[in-house]
Amino acid sequence: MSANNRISGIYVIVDPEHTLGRDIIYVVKQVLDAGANIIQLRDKISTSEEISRTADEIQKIIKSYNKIFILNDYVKIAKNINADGVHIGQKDMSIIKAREILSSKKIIGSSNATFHEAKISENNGSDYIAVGSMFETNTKTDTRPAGIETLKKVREQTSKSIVAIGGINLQNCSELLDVGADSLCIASAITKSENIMDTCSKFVNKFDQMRK
Ligand code: TZP
Ligand code: MG
Repeated sequence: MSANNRISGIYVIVDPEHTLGRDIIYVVKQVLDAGANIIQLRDKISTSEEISRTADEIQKIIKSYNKIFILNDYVKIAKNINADGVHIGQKDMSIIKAREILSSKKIIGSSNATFHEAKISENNGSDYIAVGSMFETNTKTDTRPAGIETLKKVREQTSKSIVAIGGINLQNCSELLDVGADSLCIASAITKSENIMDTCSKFVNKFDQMRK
């Protein structure tokens, strides 16, 4: 992963099932205009052809903002459309296999619910360690609780970027930054809010204030 791709700041998951019917590209532009640093496309309902088209469109937009685009699950599509990286879960393709497909310049991030999982992900070459679910979430059905203690323990052990994920909102996000999360990964609190740009701006401001 190149240095200017370091994972930090507000990381938004855009998922067609969680936009209140609003177009994915509209949501992407709103959060980029609000100052989000990373966008992940997470799509569990479209065909791989549709995902490929949407991902390609997002990657082109992201490039013009000089931000980072991560595709969830689909490592080969990520390679084909030259995405900045991929996000893989514990039950997806292994980090090692994903790295065989993607060049060392591309970002591979992983989901982790325990300290043990985070350690293995780091050893396998994950560029960032997502820890969650931090709080209750309705966005993903099969999450396991990780909690603040896990986040703290992972922070003590790794110099990799840590992404806190799951159930994050404007009220609970500060404590995650307090214990050393580098990035806050948020879906519904932003993409299901009435005014996406305004809500995302509030997260960006909060992050910037706490990191000054
Ligand atoms: N992985 C762990 S929790 C989660 C994912 C994809 C959902 C995050 O969405 P929200 O709406 O911010 O809880
Ligand atoms: Mg996955």
